[in-house]
Amino acid sequence: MNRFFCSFCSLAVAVLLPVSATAQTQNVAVTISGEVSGPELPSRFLGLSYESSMLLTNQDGKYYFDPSDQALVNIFQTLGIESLRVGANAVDDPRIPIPQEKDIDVLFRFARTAGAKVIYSFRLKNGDPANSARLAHYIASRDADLLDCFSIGNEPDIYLKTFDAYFAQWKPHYDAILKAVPNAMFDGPAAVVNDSYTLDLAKALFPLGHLAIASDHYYFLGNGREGEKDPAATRARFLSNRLHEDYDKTYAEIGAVLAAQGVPYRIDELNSCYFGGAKDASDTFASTLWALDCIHWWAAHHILGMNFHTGESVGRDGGFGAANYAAFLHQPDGHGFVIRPQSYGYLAFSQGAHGNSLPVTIQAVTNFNCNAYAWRDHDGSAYVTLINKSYGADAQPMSVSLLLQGTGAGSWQRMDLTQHDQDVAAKTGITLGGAPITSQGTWSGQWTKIASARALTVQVPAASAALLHFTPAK
Ligand code: BDP
Repeated sequence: MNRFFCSFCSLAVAVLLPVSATAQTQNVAVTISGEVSGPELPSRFLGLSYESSMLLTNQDGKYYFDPSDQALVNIFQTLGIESLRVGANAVDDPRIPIPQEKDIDVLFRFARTAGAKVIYSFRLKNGDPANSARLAHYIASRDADLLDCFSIGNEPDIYLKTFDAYFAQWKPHYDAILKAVPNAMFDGPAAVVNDSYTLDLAKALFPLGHLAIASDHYYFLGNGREGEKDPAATRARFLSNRLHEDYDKTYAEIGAVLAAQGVPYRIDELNSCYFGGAKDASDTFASTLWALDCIHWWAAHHILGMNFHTGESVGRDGGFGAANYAAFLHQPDGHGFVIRPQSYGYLAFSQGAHGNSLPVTIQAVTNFNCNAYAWRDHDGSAYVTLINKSYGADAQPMSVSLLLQGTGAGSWQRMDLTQHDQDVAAKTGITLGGAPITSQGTWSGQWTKIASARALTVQVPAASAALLHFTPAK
């Protein structure tokens, strides 16, 4: 079947395109509606998620969220990370101490320096409501301007098998925190297996006026240990448009239902594969292109944002350890960071998504894994991201006939997201706009002027993405 879809619906209609005269080049037609009918990109859309244990000092007595760590501050600002969620498995794990006032101070000082707001989680499983209420009051009285909201527990649907059992355990914590902080707002239930908890909590809580975010978690590519058994096959799944069927299904079940009810919804933790990701897939250039597509897809729907799980140590395999999906990790010598491939997906999204999502139709031949997303910024300029996910033996450059409707003359600039060998298994050698992200978290990529026209043809090499920026003539 040929594919014809619009980024706001999964309408499948057969459209036949002429086969390209140039061997191996795929002709793709992308038409962007000039009508701004899509959602506006919410502030703080892009976020990271960390284990609560990352708030504690490490074996050298050092804090990770050190406000004087300029490299980490730079990374947040360069990647466009404006939401910082702390919680995950560590928040409910009895082996992990509960962060106290001093740890909290350091976290919020970091958030202030980096320009991010915090979703702060308290312990639910065997947690002490009075202790959480005390710390909630501490946070609200010092750092209310940096606090997005509180959350209680992580993925409770794994061990509390009914919503009623969960709610009965959750409510005393909520009540105690609300008593200490009467205007407190909450994120919940941070469910992972049973998404009905998200709808049920919204139903119970939203009318009371204290639910800031209804949330759930996704690991769209499944179990990391399974994924590592055949990394090539796993990378192929990262780069398949079939994932859009999963996104469609989950959005229809949760996001769209909440949007219709006017309830704010956020995926407050996600990544590719759970159990810390799949080695040789979650840590490769395939994950860059996966993340870029995934973020654009969800941003074109009605959700508040997404927090990608990361950190030096994450919950995995029943304990804690290094994550294959980590976006960046401290260099072994402690100076600066090793920037992992997935960071480039976040950076490319932040560079190419501003204003309102524009409806896009893509015409391409069967099973060619390409994507296109478009945004209209408040200054009238437009941004387009074209992703060519073909690679290896099936690598095919694409030639995109691009039409931006409802616009007059103007000029285009371009910036490419590439890996220098066009190798989706690569872990290094990635640049955006000709520059890598440095170990100090800085990036000096550039837009390049390419044409002056409303419509143009754009060549996008295999295993790469092209970002375009259109500025209307004055
Ligand atoms: C999530 C947990 C997080 C883990 C992650 C994983 O909240 O703590 O690190 O799974 O398994 O469900 O990678």
